[in-house]
Amino acid sequence: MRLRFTLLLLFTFFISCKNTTQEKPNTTPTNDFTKEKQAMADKVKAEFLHAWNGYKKYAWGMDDLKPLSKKGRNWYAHSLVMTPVDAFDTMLLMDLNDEAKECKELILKDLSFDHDMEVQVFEIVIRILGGLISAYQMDGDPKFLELAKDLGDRLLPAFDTPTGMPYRMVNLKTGVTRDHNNNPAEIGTLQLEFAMLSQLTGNPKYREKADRAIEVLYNKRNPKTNLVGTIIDVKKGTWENTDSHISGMIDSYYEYLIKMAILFDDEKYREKYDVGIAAVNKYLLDKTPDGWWYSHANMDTGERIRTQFGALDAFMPAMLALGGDVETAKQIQESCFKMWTDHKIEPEQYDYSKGEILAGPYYLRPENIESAAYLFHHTGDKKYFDMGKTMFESIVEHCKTDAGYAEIKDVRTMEQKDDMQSFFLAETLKYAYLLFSDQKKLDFKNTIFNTEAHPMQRTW
Ligand code: DMJ
Repeated sequence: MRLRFTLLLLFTFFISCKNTTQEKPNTTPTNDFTKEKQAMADKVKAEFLHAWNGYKKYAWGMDDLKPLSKKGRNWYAHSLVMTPVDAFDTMLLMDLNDEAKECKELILKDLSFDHDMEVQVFEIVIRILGGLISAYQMDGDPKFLELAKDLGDRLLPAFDTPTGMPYRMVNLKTGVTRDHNNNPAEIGTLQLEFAMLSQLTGNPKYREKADRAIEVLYNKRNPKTNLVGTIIDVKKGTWENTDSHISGMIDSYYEYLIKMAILFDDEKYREKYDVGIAAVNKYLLDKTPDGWWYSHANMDTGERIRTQFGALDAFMPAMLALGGDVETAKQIQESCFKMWTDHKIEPEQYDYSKGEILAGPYYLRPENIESAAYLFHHTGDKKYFDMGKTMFESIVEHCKTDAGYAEIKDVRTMEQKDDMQSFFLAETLKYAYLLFSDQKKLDFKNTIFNTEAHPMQRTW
């Protein structure tokens, strides 16, 4: 088995090299391109500083900035200092050392989990636990790991269900849990962070809970189609919504299968990813004259029920490239980019068969730029750099405010919305920077980004 996995990795690597070689005409770096890259990397850094300075001026110590009303917002009764925790490793990557210093001081002074408040397990894991683990690995201060361990311990009660799949909500002080209707993304996007916590603390309990949860979920797939649905009852283990897709509520379940396989060299995760993605490609992939897309289908029959794609679905090319299928990734990225440029900025939901917007907001999401960055990395084709540049420039044009960056209420009107989620600094600007810059701080061969773009480094 291990030999088969190693051969597969070698084959994947060979295919990536082959693709890179085939695209040589576009890959030769020129002085002009070197200058263009530097200029773009500098621009991203300047825009990151603009957003951070807005947070600093108007929302210091709170979770997020409200960029139009120029205030701060907390998710819960007490701040979890979400924007600084999410932004810290981006600052380190960008060599923003003064900002990183003040950010670290704020986190270590203000961040506490000893609050009688209920939090959403998934969001707190990907943003805060992931952010603290990467902060510890990149900065080295053991206080980050102490905070991560404290948080991990407070989240563990969520896994106390009859099936081992976690509840959606847990109280950080009392351990009281709530909401047994969970989904594959929120059950299957904890494994990297909990496995890293076990790796770094030497205590296997975190990884054991997370491994079990995803194993149980995987075994609940339909045995005929191998697809999973949208909502599962974690007490009974029954599907409550059988809509199968690769969008929000399922997306990062597949992402963590392949990322766990690579980071921990784990063939069981690889097998699960291969089975899952084969089903996704069999039933959901829709090759139309207007491009390749992923649709929605019934998990039990495989029958297509909607030709719906969206901003979250744009993570697929990045994941497919990482998993070794660069050819499908390229086709889907063409569609993602079309979805973006047809509307100046991508809408949240889109019916690709009718060419109709189903939901118009743009939430400053990273996935489309993230996929351009992965494809540029895997193919060296400048076309992906140019896609990223177009997307980044349209964000600056439409979303910039004098206090930071704002979401868009509807890409048909481009009216701004008073929110700047922390993932704009953690992900959108980080992936743009990784796409344009020649950063040397991370060794990509031993780094896997969690779904919030926090680098998890294999140091063992
Ligand atoms: C982020 O919190 C993560 O990337 C998550 O997986 C999906 N949603 C947002 C970004 O769009």
